[in-house]
Amino acid sequence: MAGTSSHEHDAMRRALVLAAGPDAPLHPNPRVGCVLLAPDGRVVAEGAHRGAGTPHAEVDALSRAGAEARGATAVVTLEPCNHTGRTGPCAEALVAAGVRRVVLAQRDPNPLAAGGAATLRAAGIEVATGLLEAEARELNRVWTFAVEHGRPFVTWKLATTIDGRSAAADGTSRWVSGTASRRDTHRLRALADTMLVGTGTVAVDDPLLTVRDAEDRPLARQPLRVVMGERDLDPAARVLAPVDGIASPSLHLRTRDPHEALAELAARERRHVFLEGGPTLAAAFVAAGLVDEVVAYVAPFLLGAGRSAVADLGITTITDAWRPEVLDVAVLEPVVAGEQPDVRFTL
Ligand code: AOF
Ligand code: ZN
Repeated sequence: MAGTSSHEHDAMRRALVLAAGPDAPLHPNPRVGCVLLAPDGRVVAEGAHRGAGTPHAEVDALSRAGAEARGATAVVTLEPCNHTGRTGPCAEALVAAGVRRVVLAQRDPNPLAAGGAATLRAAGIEVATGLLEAEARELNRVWTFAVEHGRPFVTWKLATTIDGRSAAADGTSRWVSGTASRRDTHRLRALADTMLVGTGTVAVDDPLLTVRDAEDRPLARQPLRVVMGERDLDPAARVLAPVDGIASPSLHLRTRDPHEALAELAARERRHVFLEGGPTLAAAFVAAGLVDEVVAYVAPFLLGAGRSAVADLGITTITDAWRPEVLDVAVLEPVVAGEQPDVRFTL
């Protein structure tokens, strides 16, 4: 990028690594990293954001730099915020610390927080934007989507036989997919902040909807478990119970309208919904154009009858099929001897 030095480029790479550190937030805040450089290009201090209510990356770096921040260049993965939210405005903190120049990757899409670049320029600070912007957006792919669209990103997960059945004719659905797929599902659940199913699924499957054995990341907080639909819930439903003695919040949204449900969840700062069925709810989301990603596990056996993973979408001819772009296809090798592999499509 024109107008930035190789020191700044290296610092931005480092800031992206800091942003994705082990205690980086998943939700509701973005992952942000910051590196402060002395005029000669030496690193003065590093900082990272560690979740809502904790210092933003710039403030974290400034507090480590002390007086050395004066005259420094702040290299930061997201435009410094301009608002007093759970913490104070970073743009003003940078001005007060005497920073001379700010290099940022991604403009802040959050209307409440945006405007930091203008505040910095008005205070006489040089601002360069867009350095490694694609990488920064990718780092906060789901957060950026949710903030830009004013609603959570929706991942629909389904597990079917090769003839598209998610349960047998008698309703049995344990287990369509193998242990590798189930482990993979828990890994993906752990990345979301909200689980979503319909009242029908609770009545039929009585799912727990918690994250178990997610190896990659210790779960500080279970996702919010949401049941959607007008039907009453059985008070004994497992989705309502605490998990391992830990209160795990759940919520019943008495609507069948996906737009309404997502608006409710957006108001609660939910960024990533993991939709796990059933077929009626999945069809409603697909038909409303509100599925942003599909994770489909296909198990190598047939039933020939039974519940379909998705209800009627009103498609009657092949040219009208919904064909999301295939992003990835993986064979999930069995973790248990004797099991067969599943195939995972990410669309
Ligand atoms: C930054 N640096 O490290 C982060 C920023 O109300 P708060 O304090 O939780 O602020 C959240 C918003 O601030 C978030 O949505 C985003 O727009 C911005 N986050 N900004 O300059 C940071 N985490
Ligand atoms: Zn900030």
